[in-house]
Amino acid sequence: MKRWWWLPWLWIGAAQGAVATAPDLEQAERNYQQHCQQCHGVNRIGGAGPALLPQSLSRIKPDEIREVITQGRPASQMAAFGGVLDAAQIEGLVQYLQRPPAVEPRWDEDDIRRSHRVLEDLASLPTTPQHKADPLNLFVVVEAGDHHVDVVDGDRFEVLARFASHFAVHGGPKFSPDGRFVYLASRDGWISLYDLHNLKLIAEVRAGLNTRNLAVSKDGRWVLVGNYLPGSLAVLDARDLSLVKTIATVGRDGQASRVSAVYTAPPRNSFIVALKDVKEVWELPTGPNPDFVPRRIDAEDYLDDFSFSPDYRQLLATSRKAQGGQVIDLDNGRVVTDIALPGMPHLGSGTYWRRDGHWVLATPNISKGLISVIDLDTWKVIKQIPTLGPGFFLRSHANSRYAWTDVFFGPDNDAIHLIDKQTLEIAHTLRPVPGKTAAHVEFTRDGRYLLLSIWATDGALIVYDSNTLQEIKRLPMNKPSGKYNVGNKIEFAEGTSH
Ligand code: DHE
Repeated sequence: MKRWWWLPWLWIGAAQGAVATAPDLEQAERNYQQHCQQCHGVNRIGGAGPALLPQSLSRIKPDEIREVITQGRPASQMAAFGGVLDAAQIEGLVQYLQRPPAVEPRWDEDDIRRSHRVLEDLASLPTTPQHKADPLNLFVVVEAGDHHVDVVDGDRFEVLARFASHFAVHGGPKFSPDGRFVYLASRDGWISLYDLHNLKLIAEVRAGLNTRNLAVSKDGRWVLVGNYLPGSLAVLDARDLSLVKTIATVGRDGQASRVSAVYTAPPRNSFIVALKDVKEVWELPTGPNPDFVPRRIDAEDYLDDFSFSPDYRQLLATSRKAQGGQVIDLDNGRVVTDIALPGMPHLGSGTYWRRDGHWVLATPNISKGLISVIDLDTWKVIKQIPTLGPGFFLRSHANSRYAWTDVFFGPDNDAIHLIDKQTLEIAHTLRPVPGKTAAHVEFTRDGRYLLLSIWATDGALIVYDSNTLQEIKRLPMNKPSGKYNVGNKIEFAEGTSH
């Protein structure tokens, strides 16, 4: 039986826009079943290997998919198929994997429970750090290039441990309130619990097929996971990642929604849930004996990207389709004001600090080369700082004079701007490794040093003195992406992300 996505007239063409023969996708499906299914699962939902669904592959270029099938993936179980399949068969697989499967993938509570693995008996492990480093000055570093995670001593800048993560860890790992445990979410739905005292993986569960991120409750008892596929929330017991319940994310009008992101709001003792396809924001109280029934707050638009005021009373949100953002009062659920913001502000990476007695929030922009600075008392944009190109991340520390931001996109992606937090001008532009993307910094707990990524397969973590701006050390790493300081994260320190 022919399916709609196999019709040749729907196939647009191959590289360089050339008119090409449509690949035989029925043959590609048979090749998938013969060569790929054993690891990547029936219906492509993943198994020992990651899910191969359009949602999970959307961020990977077709050329890379072709290369991985042909040459395999180093330091993984992915074998090379260049000697098994010919070029047309590989092209067929590349096209097939980017199309939705014929049967809508499902992942229900039974699937989640069946995926749950407890790897260590926590009760038998020591409760004090089994290493010499300061447990509150450790860094957790994600190496996106080969899907590994490093634990780095934040005083000696040495790697204490390195372990394999699931496919594409995304969003900031989150910590238990005492900093002993770290929770990681991968884009293909796996959640991992790692013990930083014993440097051991404790438990894993697959909470969805395509996951956005996770949050840990203020009391450290619950982990909330937000999913695109299926559109749902999963509440996990933070002690071992066992499933407590799932919540289908359906709006008041019955419309099912993907989850944009989940956050913990410590002063409110709640989780905040941003929904992508309905005009609602949810709050889930996490106090004693929570029932996880959402309080629905109506928004005036579909919201994509979020930040909070320092006291978590207001939510600042943008819609990628509209110009600008809106401020929502989380107590009364009302929209306080709209803020005109050009381009695509990346509020999720917004950072705030005190300037002349006022809180200001600065946000990078994914589509325009500028940083917008907003006064959090008046909600007015007080400065647009032009940069060398659109950027992703912004970070600072209470003891740092500068906020550090990248130029992630375009020819100047090797540049890092240091913005003076008082004058709101670019004070320095560094090019740590000319020609290689430099991005995402995190400070040590005392703010004296910071770690910066050279975002390349032959990349590195560079340690800078945050005052003298001198390079202190360089640790080679494979596409290090985010890095997170335990102390800064558990204290929700000024200058770090939510
Ligand atoms: Fe992220 C955090 C959304 C693309 C790396 N990213 C976040 C968060 C959200 C988000 C909502 C905050 C969650 C949290 O920390 O718990 N990211 C999005 C997108 O919507 C977007 C634009 C498209 C997408 O497909 O998801 C996107 N993000 C990317 C990337 O392309 C990056 C650069 C590489 C990657 O790993 O996918 C990327 N995002 C990150 C990182 C963080 C992050 C490293 C954590 C930042 C921090 O310092 O806390």
